[in-house]
Amino acid sequence: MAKLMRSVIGIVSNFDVEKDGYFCHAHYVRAIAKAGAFPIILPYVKADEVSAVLDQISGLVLTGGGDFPTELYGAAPHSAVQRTIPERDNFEFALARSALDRSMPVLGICRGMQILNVVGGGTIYPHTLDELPNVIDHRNGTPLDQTVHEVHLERNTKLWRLCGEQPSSFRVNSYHHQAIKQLAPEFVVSARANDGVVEAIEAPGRPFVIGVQWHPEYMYDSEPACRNLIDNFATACRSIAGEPA
Ligand SMILES: [Mn+2]
Repeated sequence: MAKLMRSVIGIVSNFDVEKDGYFCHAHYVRAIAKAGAFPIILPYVKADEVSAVLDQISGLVLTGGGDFPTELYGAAPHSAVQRTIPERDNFEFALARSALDRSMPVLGICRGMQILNVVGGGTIYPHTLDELPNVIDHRNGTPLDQTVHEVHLERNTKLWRLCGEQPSSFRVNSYHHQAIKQLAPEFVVSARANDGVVEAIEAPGRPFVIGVQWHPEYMYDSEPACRNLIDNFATACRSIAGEPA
């Protein structure tokens, strides 16, 4: 009898400079495993080797982490832009571009959503509180297992459908000091916070390219919409890899 294959989903690692070690928050791994896929944690390779990495996976999670340099989206340097890791930036931007080129399912989380937008030709605010006077502090120190604000999904978007359509508003965690400024041409906004900050984007012309500014992996067990999103991401990875959905 044929073994039921689990799709392999790559999760971009973070890097601890002091310990000189790659690491990955376990919530990403647990959520992908609960969704029925096999998670593998991706270390960084040179930009010309990302194609070989993508050959090994059928879906990609661009994870949270520190900032990337403002020069990557044409903005002036900002003192609040911190913890940049050039090896990660070089790897992850090349990886994201290559994944989009081959129509691989991509779920961008927090920093990962911002990378999708910048790779697509959009920009971000280097420090949201400086430029948008009426926004709340989206990084007020609340741990990721607690919610900070509501998000409102745009009806009839992919995200709205993938989250299960009802309810179209729910509370999410928040740990970002940057936000989408100019949306990339091929993306649409699929969710916003009450203060107008873009909380999710998607590429309508692609099978599954979605970015969320919050961390759904921490809410897999507590918020059905987040569980639906991650489960449906795993399903998309299976079907595009040619396995039974
Ligand atoms: Mn937020």
